[in-house]
Amino acid sequence: MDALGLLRIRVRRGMNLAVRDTRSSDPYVVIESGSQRVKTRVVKDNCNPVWDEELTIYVKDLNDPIVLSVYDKDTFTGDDSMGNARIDIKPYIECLRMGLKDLADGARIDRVEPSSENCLADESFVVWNKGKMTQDMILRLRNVECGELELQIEWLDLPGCSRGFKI
Ligand SMILES: [Ca+2]
Repeated sequence: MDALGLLRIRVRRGMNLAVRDTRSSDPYVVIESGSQRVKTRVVKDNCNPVWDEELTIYVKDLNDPIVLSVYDKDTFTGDDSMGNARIDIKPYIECLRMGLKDLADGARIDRVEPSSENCLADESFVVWNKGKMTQDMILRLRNVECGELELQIEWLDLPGCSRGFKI
């Protein structure tokens, strides 16, 4: 395994997701990067679902796109798309590269503005908390009429490996 590390993605909740059944949807989230595919459970009949699930992917190349898609689970037909978004980890990785240590809890390391490079619906902060650096994001889903998704990313070093991208 020649991965650089792991990315933990806490998929917190969806907001105002698209209706794909009569009045609501049964949404779940799929995250794909390279050949990896991980997903959350289905929350039934709710366009404002709370998943609070942690999904983890290997990062082998910092340029590999990380794509998140939301689907409506259907029993008898194929699941319907409820939009997708890209997770841009570059600003977060830049912060990791600074090699910061021992900051105060809640210290803001960087602010990322919505742009054409990311799918942010609002400004997003890279924050230090209890010895860890995380970034909270609200993503606006594309290719769909409405819907936003709240998540948090956190880098995890692989046991026994130095952080390869620092060199
Ligand atoms: Ca359904």
